[in-house]
Amino acid sequence: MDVLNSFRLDGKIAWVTGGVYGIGFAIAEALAQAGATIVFNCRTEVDKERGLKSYEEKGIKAYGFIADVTDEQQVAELVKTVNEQLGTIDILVNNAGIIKRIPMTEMSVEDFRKVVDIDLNGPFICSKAVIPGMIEKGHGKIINICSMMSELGRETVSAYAAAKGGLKMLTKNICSEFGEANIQCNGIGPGYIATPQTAPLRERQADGSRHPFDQFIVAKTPAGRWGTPEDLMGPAVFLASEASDFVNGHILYVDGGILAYIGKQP
Ligand code: NAP
Ligand code: GCO
Repeated sequence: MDVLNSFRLDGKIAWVTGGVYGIGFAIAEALAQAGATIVFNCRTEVDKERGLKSYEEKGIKAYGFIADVTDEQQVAELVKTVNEQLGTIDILVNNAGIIKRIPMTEMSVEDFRKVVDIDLNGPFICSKAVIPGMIEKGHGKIINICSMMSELGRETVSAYAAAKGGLKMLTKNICSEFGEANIQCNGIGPGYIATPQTAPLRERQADGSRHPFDQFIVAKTPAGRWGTPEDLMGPAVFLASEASDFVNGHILYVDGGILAYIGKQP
């Protein structure tokens, strides 16, 4: 076996949901570097143009679609159009997601439902849409972007933790139901990554000091730093490629060691 070649994605079509910026964009860039054709979706024309420009600046010819991952019709239309114009989707990265940081007793049911709808129902809808094509083609890769909150809770993120915990189990269930069809479904569990989603946790205080949560996370991380979207590029190529064909139902935590560490003594 040519082990290095097994990481190549030439001829593969990879759909990264919400891949306009942040973690999704970095993962899509990595898959493109490995040879994949990139498809991404977003919710507005402005974001689509922003995404196409960002990919072009990286020398990547990407294909953008307007589709909300919670909208079955829009997702079905995206998959149909990709099938017709490019071919069957080989790799799905369920990246699109939101978080709402609200104490549970103050969180509305609507807010709870919205987080679960995007972070858990969305991956179900998108996976359900691509699996038939993967079965017909004889292979497929689904990568669900989980979280530390797939394993741990913390104040104010009840909806997000419930959704990401569910996404961990959806990952294991897709593995169980479709492993026989040569579909591998794994998760990536990023630690605390510096993206727009976590920007509020890193904002400088009025006195110029670091945000208390920023200090907390750095003390909790053996690597002693926040992760970057680039830290996820290699793991994503691995789980998207033939190099991981016998890895299934696994959540690969890319967290700088947070889950292994009790934390530095204050
Ligand atoms: P981000 O910067 O907020 O980007 C999220 C992306 O998802 C945005 O492009 C967003 O588009 C898109 N999106 C949201 N709802 C959508 C929907 N209904 N349909 C289509 N696209 C939608 O977040 P990130 O930090 O890159 O995180 C990406 C993923 O990693 C998320 O699932 C997040 O939960 C997970 N994660 C993040 C961290 C971290 O520390 N950053 C750690 C672990 C896991 P809009 O611009 O329209 O909102
Ligand atoms: C939070 C953060 C985390 C990260 C990530 C950690 O408020 O605790 O946003 O949830 O986004 O999910 O893995």
